[in-house]
Amino acid sequence: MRELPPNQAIVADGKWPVIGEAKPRASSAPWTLSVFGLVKNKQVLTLEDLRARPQIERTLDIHCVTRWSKLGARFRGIRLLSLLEEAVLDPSAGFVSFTARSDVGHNSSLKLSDLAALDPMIAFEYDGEALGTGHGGPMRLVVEGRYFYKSVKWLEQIELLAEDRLGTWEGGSGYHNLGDPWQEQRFMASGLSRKEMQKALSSGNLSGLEILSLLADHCEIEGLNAEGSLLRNASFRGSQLNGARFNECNLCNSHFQKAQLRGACFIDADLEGANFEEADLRGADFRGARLFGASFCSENGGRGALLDAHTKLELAHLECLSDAQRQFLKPWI
Ligand SMILES: Nc1nc2c(c(=O)[nH]1)N[C@H]1C(S)=C(S)[C@@H](COP(=O)(O)O)O[C@H]1N2
Ligand SMILES: [Mo]
Repeated sequence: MRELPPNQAIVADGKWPVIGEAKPRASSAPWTLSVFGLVKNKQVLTLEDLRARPQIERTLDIHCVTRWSKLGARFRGIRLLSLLEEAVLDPSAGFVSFTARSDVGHNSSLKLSDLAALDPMIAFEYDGEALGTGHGGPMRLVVEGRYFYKSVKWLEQIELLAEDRLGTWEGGSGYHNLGDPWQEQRFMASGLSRKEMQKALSSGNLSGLEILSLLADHCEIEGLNAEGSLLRNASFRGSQLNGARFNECNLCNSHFQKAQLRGACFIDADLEGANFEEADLRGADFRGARLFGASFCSENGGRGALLDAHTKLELAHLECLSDAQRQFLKPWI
């Protein structure tokens, strides 16, 4: 048995969800990869050129920050380090930033001093076939030993920098800039003080607000409205939230262990990696919610949430949950 980093669960057999952007920027230009910035030899490499280089194959484990893992993914491609050697780095380079050919120019970065240990690859194939477009084909970065958000899909630019440039997820969503799954480096610290959080909570209206890592354990919040809010990594452990409205709320990696959520609404909410162990979910509504990596019981099947015939879950929800979660939820769907 391979070891799993803390608080990760294995997705159902053969499943591999498409997370984040689903497709590259529309363009008829040929695929190229540029290496530039603090290098002696700037490069613009074509896909053919890259594919003609010595290929390596690696079987590795994917760990998404939203708590699902996929073990034994077989990738084929080239070593990033070999490209950087060719480019000859300037001694002032300290960071490498990766940008996608995507509508938002999605990007992420790594520290150069971490590269030798991480030895990232640029993958063209998965499981013996061309990498699918949704998963970053024709070429994506694959960084083993970091949460998967560091593995930029549709890689187009590699820029060497003296100072770090915070990536799209890291800067925009508070994902940790190191992202080592073994250290559980999921999120940066919240920018809000406890007092400011308390103030927002006591109004009972969080609708439309963006608060990273909200601390709301053991609170009693009557008629909470958090519709359309961004509340990644919120903590509502043991709180009274009966009838709360979380429709279209982003609650990635939120903690609802032992919370009272009778009749709460999570319609179209993003609940990737959310934890509902031992929560009271009688009459709660999960229609249209995203539940990759979410948990309703502990992975050994114990410490389960309380559901009833009025809890609204959908068959599609079972698809990308771990086996233990599926077994637990099945009777209620
Ligand atoms: N261009 C691009 N790359 C990206 C993302 C994205 O939104 N755009 N999402 C990241 C995140 S958070 C994850 S978990 C993985 C998801 O890869 P997958 O869709 O192949 O599972 O891609 C990473 N790379
Ligand atoms: Mo992710």
